[in-house]
Amino acid sequence: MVFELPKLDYDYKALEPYIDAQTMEIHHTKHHGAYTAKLNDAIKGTELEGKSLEDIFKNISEHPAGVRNNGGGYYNHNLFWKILSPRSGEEPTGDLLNAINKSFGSFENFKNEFSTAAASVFGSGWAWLVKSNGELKATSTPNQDNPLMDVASVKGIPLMGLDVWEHAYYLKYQNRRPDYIAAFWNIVAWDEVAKRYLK
Ligand code: MN3
Repeated sequence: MVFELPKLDYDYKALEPYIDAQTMEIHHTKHHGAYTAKLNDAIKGTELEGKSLEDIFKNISEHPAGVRNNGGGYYNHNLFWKILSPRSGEEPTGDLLNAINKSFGSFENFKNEFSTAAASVFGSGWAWLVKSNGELKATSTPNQDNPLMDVASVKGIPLMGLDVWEHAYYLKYQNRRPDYIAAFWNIVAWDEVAKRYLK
C-alpha cells in the first residue's frame, strides 16, 4: 500500500480572499507532496508497511522521527483540506453545535479557545478540536504531531485542525498569524466537522 497525495475538492483559488491560490498550490503540491513521498520512503520495507496511520500513531513514540513527522504531515493535511470549504460564512448546527455549547459554553467561547490555542503555538504546529471521552476540547500540538499520537498532551479524535506553520499563511499574512486565524473561521466546512463528530 502506498499513500497518495489526495486531490482537493475545490480549486486553489476557491478559498480566496482568506487563503490565496499561490499558498494553496505550494502547500498542497510541494509541502503535502513532500510529506507523502517521505512517508512512503520511511515505511517502505519496514514492519509498518500496510498498517493504517491511526494504528501507527498509537505507538508513534516507538517509531523513527521520519515516520512521526511525515506520517503526521500526511494525515494532518488530508484532514485540513477536507475541513476547509469555499462556502464561506457558515456556522455549526445540530448535534455538533450542541456538543460545542456543552463543552465550551457557546460557539463564541469555542472560537476564542481554539484561536488562542492556534495563536499560542510556539513555532510550527497545529490547533485542534478533538473529541475526547465524549467531550470536545481545543488543543494544539507542535510540528506535525496530532492528537492521535501517544505523545500528544491531549489525546482524542481530531474533528478539525488548523495548520499554523508559516508556510500555511506567510505569503499573504507574513507575521500576522492572528489575521490568518481570524480568516480561517470564514472557510470551515462545518458539515465535514459534524460528520467526523457523529462517526
Ligand atoms: Mn502545512
